[in-house]
Amino acid sequence: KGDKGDREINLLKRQVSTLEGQLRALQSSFSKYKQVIMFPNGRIVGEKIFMTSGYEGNFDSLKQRCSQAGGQLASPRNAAENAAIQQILVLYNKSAFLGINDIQTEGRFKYLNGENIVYSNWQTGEPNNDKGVEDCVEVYSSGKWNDKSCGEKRLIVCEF
Ligand code: GMH
Ligand code: CA
Repeated sequence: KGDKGDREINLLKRQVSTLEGQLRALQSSFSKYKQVIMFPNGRIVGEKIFMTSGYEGNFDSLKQRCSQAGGQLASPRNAAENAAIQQILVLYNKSAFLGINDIQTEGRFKYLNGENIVYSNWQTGEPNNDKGVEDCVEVYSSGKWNDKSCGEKRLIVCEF
């Protein structure tokens, strides 16, 4: 009893206990910082964060700004992600451009990485490629989607 091995184990136990306390404090602090930074323009869905800065611009401008910030234009892959984007749009009462388009092949909507979309929430009657010039996708504050000319100006919503 009280030999070298026991003393080392007791030391390690105290160190683990100290670290557990520090981890709990860090988790609590991080949780609060998340709340603050998400208010009111951000939404967390699983691992994804959606955020607007309030900026409005055409598709290329929004795409560039999200990329510059280290993210990309919001690209909802399921109803929960679409609902999170919608919540942001309701705050602003505006529509946003998504990171989705059919620029390459008319009628085949893809994400910015070229992958075919796995989820959509088109308004009834859309996409209609009105006047033959609608290759981008806006999402209304209703959450429904409409294909729209990429040159129009819409609210920025990025995902990180
Ligand atoms: C046409 C009509 C409208 C529709 C718009 C929209 C434009 O004007 O079909 O009902 O809302 O196109 O698709 O993007
Ligand atoms: Ca349309």
